[in-house]
Amino acid sequence: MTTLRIVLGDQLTRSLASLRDYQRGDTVLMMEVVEEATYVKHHKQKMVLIFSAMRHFADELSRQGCSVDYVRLDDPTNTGSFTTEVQRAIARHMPTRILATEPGEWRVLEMMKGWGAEILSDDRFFATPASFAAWALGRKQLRMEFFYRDMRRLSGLLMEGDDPVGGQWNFDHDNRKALPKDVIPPNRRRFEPDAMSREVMEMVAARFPDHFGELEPFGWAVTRDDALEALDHFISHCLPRFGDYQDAMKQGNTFLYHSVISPYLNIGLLTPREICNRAQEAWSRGDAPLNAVEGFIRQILGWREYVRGLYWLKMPAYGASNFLEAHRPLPAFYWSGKTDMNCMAQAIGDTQRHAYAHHIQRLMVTGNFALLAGLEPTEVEQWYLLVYADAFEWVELPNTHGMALFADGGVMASKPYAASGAYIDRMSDYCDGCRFKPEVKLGPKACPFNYLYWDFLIRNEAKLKSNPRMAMPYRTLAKMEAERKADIVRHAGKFLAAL
Ligand code: FAD
Ligand code: DLZ
Ligand code: SF4
Repeated sequence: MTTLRIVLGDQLTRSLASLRDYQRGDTVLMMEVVEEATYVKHHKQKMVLIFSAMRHFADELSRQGCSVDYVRLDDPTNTGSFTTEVQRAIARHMPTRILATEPGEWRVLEMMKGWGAEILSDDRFFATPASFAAWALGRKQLRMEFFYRDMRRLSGLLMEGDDPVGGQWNFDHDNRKALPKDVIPPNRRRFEPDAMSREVMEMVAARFPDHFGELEPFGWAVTRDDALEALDHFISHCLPRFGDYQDAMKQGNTFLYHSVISPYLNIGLLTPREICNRAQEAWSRGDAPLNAVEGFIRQILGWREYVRGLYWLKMPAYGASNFLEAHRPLPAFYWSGKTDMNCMAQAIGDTQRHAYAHHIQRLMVTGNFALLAGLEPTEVEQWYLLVYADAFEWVELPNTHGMALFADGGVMASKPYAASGAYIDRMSDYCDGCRFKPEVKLGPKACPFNYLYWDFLIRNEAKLKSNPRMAMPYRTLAKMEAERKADIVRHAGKFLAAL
């Protein structure tokens, strides 16, 4: 009996369900296919990361004695899609059994159902789609905080018996500091591309020159050993201050105290359990404070698992809603980074250079602008899916559609994350270098986020006013004079028409 064991580009984990009980005579199938490379025009660094990590992973498996059938993108017989490559592999190997692990995207699951494979549960996560559905059943509202508390209890992370360590589930109130001028974050841990990565870089440069972003400098880890080193670097040098400066933004410093491990987690080089354990151990040793460690573990054990559960619960219908009826096309500066709004230019520039921006840049700068300006959700979602090295639909879609754009009408977030220029000014130094001024509300010097914020509330009043968490801004709006409101709408209309 020979088994064909399929491993996709985001399943590079030795203990993967479809790999772990490999036996002599089995074949591991890995495929570089143009359909996956082009279903959106992925950032060039994302493509190098995935192809190079796939090739390194295949080499590692071969060294461990596994027989790997690796189809390269430049193989002249490559037919370009997962389904046709699986069919060719079946003809080559005549397996008696095909094993696959459930993929990260609904689109790929639909394909996979036609492969004749046994589809195994992806148990690299803390929760399964079924356990999330059971948690969600009968709840009027799905809120991350309650899901997270259950995950703490189930995982035992940061627990003292039935209680959270430190007597609190959440230390977020300690975690909203701007970065003081004299606090200098450590450099990101970079990895020089080896010969294999260089070869992939040449292929990507030649075959996908019109894809988004800059190819060099490429500094991502492409092996588990290097990803572990990046994790070590974070735990030792960044975790202690992660909580304090989690929401801060600084011009010229893309990474601050963030872990920059999401691409490694999402393609399987690291697993969520080992990362959370490492963070908990740092707290136990007294090397990192609880507000930092709890804040970090919540991102992985809470948010990451919650968005995955929500994705599988709501797909395929999830992306189809457009609660705020937003239809404005994505402005060209999302691609070029050329805009006078310095916060947008910085967040998009970081994204072009590194295939990375941290959460607050994604949510409160580019996401906030898309929300306020009423940009078409499908266009914004496609942008987020292709520009970041960590972007896979299961995690990108709920974050963009639900959290940033409120296009699901409040399934994911209890209120829209809408903010004026004051928020960006408080959390960053971007406004210092901007031709607009955050304290100016109207006129040529006014920060566009200011009038766009109030215009957003006016435009969506019928849909948002009854939301209890929006009561305060709507009370302020109610007190505003009609003439001022008309001025705001005029300013916003002129700005949006010129986009
Ligand atoms: P850190 O700040 O160091 O956090 C640690 C880890 O927590 C991350 O590596 C990540 O695995 C997890 N995490 C944190 N926040 C979230 C979240 N909201 N959802 C899921 N996991 C989270 N994350 C992706 O992995 N892929 C995406 O395609 C993606 N798209 C996003 C789109 C938008 C509009 C927004 C607002 C957020 C998106 N996120 C996405 C979540 C988050 O921004 C990134 O996970 C984070 O910025 C990655 O950087 P880091 O590893 O330095 O994270
Ligand atoms: C993102 C991506 C790219 C660019 N290329 C490949 C590929 O050639 N082969 C592969 O197995 N996976 C690739 N991926 C990741 C897949 O798109 C990913 O497996 C799906 O998004 C399912 O999560
Ligand atoms: Fe952004 Fe407004 Fe600040 Fe300029 S003034 S950086 S547009 S928030």
